[in-house]
Amino acid sequence: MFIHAALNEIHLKIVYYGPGLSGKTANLEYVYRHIDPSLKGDMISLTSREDRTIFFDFLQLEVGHIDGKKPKFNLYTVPGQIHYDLTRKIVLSGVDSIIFVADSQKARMEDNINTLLDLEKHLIQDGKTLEEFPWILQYNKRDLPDCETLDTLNHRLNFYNIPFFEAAATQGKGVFNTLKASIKEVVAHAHARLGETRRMRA
Ligand SMILES: Nc1nc2c(ncn2[C@@H]2O[C@H](COP(=O)(O)OP(=O)(O)OP(=O)(O)O)[C@@H](O)[C@H]2O)c(=O)[nH]1
Ligand SMILES: [Mg+2]
Repeated sequence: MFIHAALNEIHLKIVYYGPGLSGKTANLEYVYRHIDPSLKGDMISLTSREDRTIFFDFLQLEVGHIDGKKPKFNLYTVPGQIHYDLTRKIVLSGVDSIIFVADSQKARMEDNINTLLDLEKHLIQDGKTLEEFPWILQYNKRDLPDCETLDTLNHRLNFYNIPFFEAAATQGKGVFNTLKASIKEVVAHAHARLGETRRMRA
């Protein structure tokens, strides 16, 4: 969270995290194409020739008010491919909330688990834990055959019983439900932290 007092803005960072090809960029592209133009900035994507994310995707949304300030939600995706470990660490810095985009296909379960461990490693290095940090789960690619059941996905990935959403991001299914839940969560945390700051000053 970053407060720009002169502009009366509050910046909140939401990061889409998950294994390569799970659909993080597809989520952001759908949001960019379908949200009211007055609420969004340009989408910036740094991709390889094969359309894989090599640094991040970025999209800024302006929705509602927090404490009389204009909130700017800065949405980022990380590159999921294993060798972009340092890039994921950089993109994660200053994150307020995470959307973990898991690939529902049975063959991708190990990749989901390994990426969740990778996320936990980065959080721990930054003095945070998966247990306490605000994050939600999206089970993407539900339109494909050979998906794990929700029970299995929850059993393997949702050990803290956090909110989870089914999605088919290329068709837009579940994309806005997931984003709204993350925004709600990040706003609740921002309110709590602004309240704490006021109490410390009093
Ligand atoms: N059938 C189906 N395909 C999807 C879905 N979401 C994404 N895809 C496809 O999966 C491929 C990878 O999607 P991306 O959004 O680029 O994946 P990513 O998670 O950003 O991948 P990295 O940038 O490499 O980490 C693309 O061909 C998408 O069209 C989905 O819900 N269903
Ligand atoms: Mg991507």
